[in-house]
Amino acid sequence: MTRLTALLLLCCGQALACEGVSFDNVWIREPPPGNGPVAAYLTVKNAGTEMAVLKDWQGEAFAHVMLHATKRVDDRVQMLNQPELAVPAGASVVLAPGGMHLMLMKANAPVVAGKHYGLSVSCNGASTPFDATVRREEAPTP
Ligand SMILES: [Cu+2]
Repeated sequence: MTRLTALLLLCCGQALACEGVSFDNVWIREPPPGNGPVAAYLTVKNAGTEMAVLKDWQGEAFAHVMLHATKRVDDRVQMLNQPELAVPAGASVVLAPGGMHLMLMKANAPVVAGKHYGLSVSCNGASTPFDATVRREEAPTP
């Protein structure tokens, strides 16, 4: 490998770390009044050619963001913390009510319908921002 090739790989491998990954239909469910956890949902689409590994979710207005999977055991619902989300090349992963979701903890101000929030996630090591809108929804599910 020539020195030039090595430099190109270094530069562009990083820049392209999360190429082809998009965040669609990102929304936050308007929570009941109070400062409890708030759920957010989205679709992660990987149109790139390599596996996308997402972790370290963050929100500018929240102290802490977790990725949860939902598991039903008889009539109980458990939420399980997920250290990372892997989206294969060419695939999409849907975070939706009743399934996987983001759990936004300790908002710095009331979360009400119509507000917009900036969130971010580390995608193959590259910090990647995306936006979420708060919506009001009837009949909440976990
Ligand atoms: Cu949760």
